[in-house]
Amino acid sequence: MKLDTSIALMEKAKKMIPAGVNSPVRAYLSVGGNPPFIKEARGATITDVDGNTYIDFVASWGPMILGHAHPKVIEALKAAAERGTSYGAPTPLEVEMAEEIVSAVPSMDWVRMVSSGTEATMSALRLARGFTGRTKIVKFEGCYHGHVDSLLVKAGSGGMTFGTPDSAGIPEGLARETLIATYNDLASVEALFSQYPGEIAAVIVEPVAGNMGMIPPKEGFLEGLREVTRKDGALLIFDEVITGFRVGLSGAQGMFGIDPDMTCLGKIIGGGLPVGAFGGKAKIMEAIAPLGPVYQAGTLSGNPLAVTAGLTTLRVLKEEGIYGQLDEKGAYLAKGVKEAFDDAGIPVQSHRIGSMFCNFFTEAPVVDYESAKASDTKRFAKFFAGLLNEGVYIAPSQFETGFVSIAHTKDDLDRTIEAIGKVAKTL
Ligand code: HOZ
Repeated sequence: MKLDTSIALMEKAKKMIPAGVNSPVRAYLSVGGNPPFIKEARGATITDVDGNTYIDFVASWGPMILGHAHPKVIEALKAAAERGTSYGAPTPLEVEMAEEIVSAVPSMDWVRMVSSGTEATMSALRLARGFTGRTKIVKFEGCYHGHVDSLLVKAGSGGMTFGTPDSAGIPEGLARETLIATYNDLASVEALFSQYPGEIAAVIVEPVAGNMGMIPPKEGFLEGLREVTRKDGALLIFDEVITGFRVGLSGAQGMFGIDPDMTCLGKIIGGGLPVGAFGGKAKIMEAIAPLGPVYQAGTLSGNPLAVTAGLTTLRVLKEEGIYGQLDEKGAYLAKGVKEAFDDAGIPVQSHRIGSMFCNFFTEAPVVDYESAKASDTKRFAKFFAGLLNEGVYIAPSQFETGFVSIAHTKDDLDRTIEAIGKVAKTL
């Protein structure tokens, strides 16, 4: 595969942009090689500047659930752009978006739009602290909630990929307020509540962990979090930036039947444009400015283009049978991939929930950060490079999630399974 133009662009980019990229995992440092620079994307495929086309399972890290450049989204965006790109004032579109969100996610009485998932979790934490008058928060090792200071402690995603789960530049005093529990281990959470009764403002969790690879919650884990937080008067925040509108219209909380106090959204609700949102019970959201004392604001919050792309995406997702199709495609791929690994004699832990999937290169079950870290990342790097060469684009890290979109055809999935079978035999 020829990557000459991408290589030249990387050389140039590195002189001006740290590691040549605007988000760390994109630099391919943990898998080696030069990232293809993408010039366009359509449906289930992306094409780089050297003309290589790949079947895409990164989906811009989650948002592109309809596939790239979905005709309805593009048409709506073109029309919206004609009406101006930002007003910094309330718009009817924001009201429609709020209606879509609160009607789909029953735990969210109220919602506020922001411009990224990071902003959503950052604002939700501030609100949780302001509302409860407490300062400590509990997060899980290997969960990633954007690059918020308090949350970049034992973080997944790029932190885990590069072995730097605790970022430099975070004041010790702040990091001390972040308590770490083990994902899927309720006892570790109960121990923190016993140690700090009445001091914890919130527990924040990815209900399906998606930034240490993809790890489903064990039965009873999320229910247990609900119970323990309620008992202590702490808030339960679901970070559904990845799972929101991905595993179903009401997200992971709908799938597992949990009623969190607050929810953070992003990715899909922006339809590929920069968006986030946080919301929850009205009595909590009333504490946000200008109604209450917790300040939060944004010039581009509720941006008409981003809301248009998101709204159009949500309306397509509401069409009959979409999530059933996504689930079928996810199941078809997961089955074929597992068989391909088995045929090649490569032990993997294959995880799937709906259209989210992940294959860990390890023989032992993966349920948390430590077990995920036991994966053979060298083997993953070889696998990744082999797949790219076969025209299949997955995230350049063992510790991310794969996404199937509605645009993936049976032929795309078969070609992917065949490519994986071929590459697996070389590992
Ligand atoms: N942290 C993102 C995935 N969990 C990566 C974002 C990106 O590189 O675009």
